[in-house]
Amino acid sequence: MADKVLSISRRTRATPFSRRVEAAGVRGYTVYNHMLLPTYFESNEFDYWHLCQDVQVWDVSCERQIELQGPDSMRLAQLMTPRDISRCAVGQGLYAPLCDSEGGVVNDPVIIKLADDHWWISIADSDVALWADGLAQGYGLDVRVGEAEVWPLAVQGPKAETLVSRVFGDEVPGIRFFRSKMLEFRGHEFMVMRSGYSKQGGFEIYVDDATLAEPLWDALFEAGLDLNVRAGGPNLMERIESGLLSYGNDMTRDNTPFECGLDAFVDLDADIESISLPALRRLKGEHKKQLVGLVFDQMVVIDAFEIEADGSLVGDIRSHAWSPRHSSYLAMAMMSRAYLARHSTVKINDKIARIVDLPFDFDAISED
Ligand code: THG
Repeated sequence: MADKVLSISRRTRATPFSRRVEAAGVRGYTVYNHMLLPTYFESNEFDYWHLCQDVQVWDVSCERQIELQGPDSMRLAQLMTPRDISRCAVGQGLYAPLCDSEGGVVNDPVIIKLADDHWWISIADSDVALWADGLAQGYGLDVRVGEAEVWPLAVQGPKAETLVSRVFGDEVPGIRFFRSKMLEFRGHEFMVMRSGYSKQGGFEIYVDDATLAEPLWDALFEAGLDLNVRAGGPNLMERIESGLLSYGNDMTRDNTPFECGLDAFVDLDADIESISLPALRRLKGEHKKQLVGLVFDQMVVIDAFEIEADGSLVGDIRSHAWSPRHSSYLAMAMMSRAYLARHSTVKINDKIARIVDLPFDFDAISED
């Protein structure tokens, strides 16, 4: 695949940071929400170690903000998710699956409350705006649905707090997980949230003024010179080690949140109006498949997604990567619960994998 290129056009939308991303030497892109998303700069593994040790700036503009505005905006957001959003504070984000009337996962965004009548749904890779607008029309809701002119910039890694504090000031360390503050840069107030698609710590800056995108990028790189700041992106190895799910890879609309292990984000007993809750109440405990972790003690070449055992299909591999920290090969697989009830290992390409719960618990794994 090394000789392939991604053909770029207006459909693969650029971002206000694209010139800086190119100048930083981006080597890999994927397309996410019809927009370019950098995947790596030096190499997957180089970027991995750098993310775990220093600090990176990520152009995650593709985390599009589906904007709901108007008196029925909260009602619409609640219709889409089985997670109870009634106690969400202004400026708070909630990781929440969006599910259809059969319980299928439509997306797994961060839902952000800006005001009682103003919400952002910070989406993963599927066309939520179309679905949201259809629901708004069908239910006759008084709400405007749009895609906001906002391009999130993530700062991730152990030195992220130091770097973001240098640019946005002393209030940064006081921001709690999935909470935000409005902080000033060049006379403009930006929402700065402690969040991001890695477990190395960090922040996301919701850039809602494109003219300040390059100045902000440059300020972060100037302030981070001695912190060894580099450009990066969501890192496959790190996010699999950390058990962060990727919509479209690890789960699709064919899966329920229970199959994906997202039970904690489904409030079955809440007194809320959510189109998926009736189906999810019926499906609880009834699911036939489960997303699990596979751990190989050695490198393995994954050249097919289907997992067969004794001549029958028992699951499929969703994502996989080498784990540099644990010197093992990791996969996330959707496997039949009938198989899981009887087996704790599975053979793929003649290599044995241990089957473990997600997120990976490496202390427990290494004790075995
Ligand atoms: N940030 C923002 N928007 C996003 C993402 C993000 N949209 C797309 C994608 N990422 C959505 N998917 C996720 C998946 C996991 C998390 C966030 C977004 C996440 N999970 C934590 C965990 O699993 O430990 C916390 C979950 C919790 O306890 O609330 O952070 O990254 N803006």
